[in-house]
This record gives sequence, C-alpha cells and structure tokens, in this order.
Amino acid sequence: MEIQKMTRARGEIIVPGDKSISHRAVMLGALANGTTEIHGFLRGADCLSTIDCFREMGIEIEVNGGDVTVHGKGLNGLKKPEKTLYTGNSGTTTRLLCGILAGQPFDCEITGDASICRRPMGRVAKPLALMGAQIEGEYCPLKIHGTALHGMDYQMTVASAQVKTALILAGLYADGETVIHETEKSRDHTERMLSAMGADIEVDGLKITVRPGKELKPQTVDVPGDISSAAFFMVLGAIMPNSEIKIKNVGVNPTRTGIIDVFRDMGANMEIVNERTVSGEPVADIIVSTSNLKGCEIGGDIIPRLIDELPVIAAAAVFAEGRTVISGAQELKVKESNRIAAVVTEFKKCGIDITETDDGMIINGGKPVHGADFATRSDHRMAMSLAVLAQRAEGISTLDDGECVDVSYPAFFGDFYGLGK
Ligand code: SPQ
Repeated sequence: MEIQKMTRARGEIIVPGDKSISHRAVMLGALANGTTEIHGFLRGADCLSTIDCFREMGIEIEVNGGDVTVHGKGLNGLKKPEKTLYTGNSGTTTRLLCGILAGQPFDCEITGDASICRRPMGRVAKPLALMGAQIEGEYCPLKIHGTALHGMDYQMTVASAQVKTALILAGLYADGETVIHETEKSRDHTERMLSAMGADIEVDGLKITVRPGKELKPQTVDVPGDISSAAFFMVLGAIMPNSEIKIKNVGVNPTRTGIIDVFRDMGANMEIVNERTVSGEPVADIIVSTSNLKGCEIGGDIIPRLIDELPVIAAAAVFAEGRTVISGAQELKVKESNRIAAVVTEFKKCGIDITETDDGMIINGGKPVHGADFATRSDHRMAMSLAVLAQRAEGISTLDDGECVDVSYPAFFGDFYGLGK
C-alpha cells in the first residue's frame, strides 16, 4: 500500500486499550472466582488469541465491542484443551500461558504463527523447569506436561516482563514461596492486577515475592490507552510542521513511560495533563506539538521502559539535530522481527545515516530523507513506525503489508490519516 502524505497532523485522538493490560485482564479474570468485567479491551489480533486460548480451556468469555466479560472458574477451573492452543503472533500469550499451564493437572501443546515459532521460549521454559515444570522445546510448538510445582528463589538473566510474569503465574500454583529478582524494572501490570485481586504478592524494588493459597477475586478493569500505540502520534506530532496532537486517556505507568523521558531529553514540545489513577494504573492525556528535536543517548535501565517504542523513537531521531545512540537494546532482536536489523535496513533505503551496533543503533539526524518501498516483515510496530517516518520523506513510500497493524491497532490507518485532514 502507498502511504498517503499529510502536510500537518492536528487533533485529538483516543488510542486503543493497552495490549499488556488487556491480555492480563483476560488471563487473571479466567483464574479468578467469578465474573471480571473489562472495559476498553484491545480487540487486536493478539488479545483475541488470548481469549481463544482460554475459551478452548472451558472459560466462557463474552465480547461486546471493547467490553469483555470473563466468567472465571478459579485457579483450578481450567479444562484440558481438546486441540493445540494457537497463540497467533502473540509472544505475551505464549509465554504467560507457559507459566499458567505448567502447574495444571493436564498436558497440552501450544504453537503460534511463523514469527512466534522463531521467538525464544527457552527463556520461560528454563526458569520454570527450576520450579519442576516439564516443558518440551525451546521454540513453538511446545509440549507442556502439567505437574506439581515448587517455589524458588530466582535471579532473572534478562529484563523481560513476560518471563517475570510467567514465573509469577506459576508461583500461584507452587507449593511454597516464589521469589523473583529482576535485573531491571519491567512493566508491572501483573503485580498491580494480582494485588488488586487479593493474591499474596509483595514487590520490593526489583524483588517480587508470590505465595500460593489465595483465591483471586474478580475485578472491573478499565483498560487505559496503550502508550505503545500513543507513541506513533507523539512522534508524528513532534516531527510534522504546524502540528499538535492530543492523545487522551493514555496509561502512564512509570514502567512504561521511557518515551516521555526521552522526549524531554530531545527537547520535544510536550505536556502531560489530567493525570489520574484508573483501575490501579496511572493515566493521563499527552499533548505533543511541532518540535525542534535534538539527538540524545538512550540506554541502561530505561530500555525496558520503552522497548516497544524504540522503532518509532528511531524515526524521531532521524528528524532530530545531531546524533542519537541507542544501546543495551539487544532484546529488540527477539521481537516479532529483529527490530534492530529491520529499522536499520529500512531506514537506509531512505538515505538515512544509521549504523547497526550489537545492541542498538546510531543515527545521525537532521539530513534529507527520501521515500522508499518498505518491507514490514509483517511486524505491526515496524509498519506503524515506517508510516510515521514516511510522512517526512520526500516522494512516495509504500508498505508491503499494512494489515499487520491488526495485531495491536486495527484502526491505525484511519486514526492516522484522520489527523491530516
Ligand atoms: O506480545 P509480544 O508479541 O511479545 O509483543 C510485544 C510488542 O511489541 O507488542 C513485543 F514484541 O510487546 C511485549 C514487550 O516487548 C509485551 C510485553 C508484555 O505484555 O509483558 C512485554 C515486552 O516483552 P518482554 O520480552 O520484554 O517481556
């Protein structure tokens, strides 16, 4: 598809519900005793895969627009699925399910699409094995033999909310205390939601302690807008001339707001207003207008707080004066695509001065950019980042697969072009 060009981007927008919170609300709702109501649920392909998997395990789930009702059957209420659980393109579904399924009284299999089958699952299977889990395979399809689990004290080796959450969920089924030490603070939506549901969970900095034995109480969950989706409009508003975009009702949990910190560093014209707490999560409106961005250094413990936003932050860096260095972001290599190689290869097609490094990239910004025929690798975040980049590129740009945005933001192009009218 050809990317239509706009001359400016102005207006208000509400981005779809947070993907991470939507997944967790369905999963924890299924394990709670009673009915969980979810409002503002993200009806993207990934979260719908989570719903399908739980329906396959006997959980009744009603979907009515962004309102989802999950009829939870308690921690021991899942039934053995009759077929292989299919997680589509969703790493979150696959890895979090490993944690839940490891301690069930049945065996099952999980698999997903071609991208999921290339993503490492040993990172959850190995630490879960230390709790007694029996998971065959380091890549999908995985065979999970449900078994009794025991608690453990575990030092994580990778900054990953998915690995952490898989261990926390397994901890709900273990016969003793599970202590997890994170390397860096990653998104903590699971900890917040479990705590609201009455689970025995304590968080002390990078240390999380979970004890089994408590029933989960159902909740009403109001899902805020996803800051990872808001990021595309934050960058668009900053790089386009004569522009101002207000993104309403965005989740600003401090474990997710690395892009706000980076935007401050880059000198973006940005305001965070109407800050409040909804369903135990911080929420705000974000206003970004045309900015004279400058390059900056992005690395260290901020990386897990903006990992999914890095492709579009790289697009911002292209239009910033000076050099931007992104380091410590090797996790990008194991996402829906290798997002370091993907960004560098696609950006180079536009004449951008960008260099790949082992753990990130270096961009020398503020130079002319021309359009190109982009390969998205069917990675939703690449497609949306390239659409933003293309707005400031001279000439025509195309995407080989615009439909992959369905994974996290099915209405992306409508919302995007709406701001140019
Ligand atoms: O679910 P999936 O496919 O892994 O999605 C991505 C994304 O870009 O949408 C990553 F590719 O988000 C992850 C994120 O990178 C969602 C997530 C979560 O909900 O726990 C955590 C992050 O992954 P990780 O590996 O750092 O734990």
